[in-house]
Amino acid sequence: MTDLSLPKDFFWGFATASYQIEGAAKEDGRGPSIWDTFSHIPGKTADGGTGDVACDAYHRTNEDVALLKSSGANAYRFSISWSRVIPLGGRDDPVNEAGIAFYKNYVDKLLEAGITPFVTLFHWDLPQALHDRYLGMLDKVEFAKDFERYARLMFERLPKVKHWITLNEPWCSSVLGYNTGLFAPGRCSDRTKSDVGDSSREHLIVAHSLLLAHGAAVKAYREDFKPKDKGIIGVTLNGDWTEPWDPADPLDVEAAERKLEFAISWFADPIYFGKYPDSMRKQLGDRLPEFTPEEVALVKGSNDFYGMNHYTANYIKHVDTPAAEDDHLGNLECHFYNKAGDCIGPETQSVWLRPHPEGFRKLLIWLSKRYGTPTIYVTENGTSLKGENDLPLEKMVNDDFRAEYFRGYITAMARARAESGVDVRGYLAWSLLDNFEWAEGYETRFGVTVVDYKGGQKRYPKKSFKVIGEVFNQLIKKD
Ligand code: GCO
Repeated sequence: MTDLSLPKDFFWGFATASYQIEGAAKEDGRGPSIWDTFSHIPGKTADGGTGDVACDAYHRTNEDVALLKSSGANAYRFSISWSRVIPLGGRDDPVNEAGIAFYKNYVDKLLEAGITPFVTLFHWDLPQALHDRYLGMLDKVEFAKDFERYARLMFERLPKVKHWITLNEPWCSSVLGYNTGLFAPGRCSDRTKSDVGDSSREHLIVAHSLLLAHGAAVKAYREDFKPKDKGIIGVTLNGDWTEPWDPADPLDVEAAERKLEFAISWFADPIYFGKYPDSMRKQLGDRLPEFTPEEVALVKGSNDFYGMNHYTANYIKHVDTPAAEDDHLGNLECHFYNKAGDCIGPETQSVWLRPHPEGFRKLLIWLSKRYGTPTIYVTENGTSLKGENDLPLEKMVNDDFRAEYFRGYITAMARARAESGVDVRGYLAWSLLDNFEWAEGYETRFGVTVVDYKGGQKRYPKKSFKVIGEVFNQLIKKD
């Protein structure tokens, strides 16, 4: 049997994001983000939930760091709320020292507890003022400049952080924010009118801006901070694994590959190869922006590591009809069932998520092959659980389903490493806490810890909290 053990310096722990846990939306000078605005529009979130209070993490640093420490984790990923540190967001706008102090203290407390911080700069909560000023991510020049300034501020003020993540899942910011409109700022491509010409291009423009902003922040870090701080920086991309609907049909096989390209390579190809994938260019033509030579120079090679968010897998079927609204998928349909009626995995509370650990192993290998064995940190992986929110607390903590999910996925990762030489060096489970699950509000829980929102925000670790620790304790070499 293959030795699945992980090296002593392997990072493992949990991940969260500012708007999903912090609350204190109007405290200590924090400015509004596009998610504050969006979540307050009736009907945009399942239960009318907002991040106003969330898990009240802003007031619970000590408690949450103690919780992390008790898990045995040696790493924790969190994100900074841009509008908490620069309430209006822009490069000439004032800095909010109270916001900086909050994150500085967080980093110190983590380090004191022996936990390495992985810090995300942008987990979707764009300062509202930048959207109002120039449509935020739709203006590639202004956005990249403001993002760079914000990034520089954080590099300068948090020098103890050695693992920086520029963006979380730019696919979601682009497609869900500007194409389907399910996420903030809730713009959809109605193809009739737009402030930027053809509105059906908005998500493509936003993706381009995000890539440039990422490149600008990485350049700034490498030139002015990395030499003394000795940290690393990369982007976090999401991507599900794909299986062809009919493995004997070459069109479905090609479609499955195309789906990976439309989701992952849309961002990773520019970063590793300096261009968009051919499949996207072929389908989208000149709707897809072109990189200028200066932009290529900025973006190509701009990853010290690959941050991988991964949750599920889908069967993919080729369809012929070009559907404009579905351009972000590349003319294909996704299913959890194949044509024989087999399910890719059991149901969860999230319509888009069915566990399939084997897909994780295959995707790790796919990424490793395509991008030249990059160092990979798994920056998110986790699951919701069907009906969990309706359970009484004493049942909620017995999340065997989630515990098994983690066992399966972590083992799949260890196999990809041991058998296929994938250079994966860390794993951060989503999520430390039940939290604000974006458009799904609080009805969907992803935590390894129950947050009793109505019971004084008390935290109750679930079984999965313990199991993840046990799995890593078994896998990580002692000496
Ligand atoms: C993500 C999201 C998380 C979600 C998680 C579960 O990066 O996908 O960052 O915020 O809560 O994916 O849907």
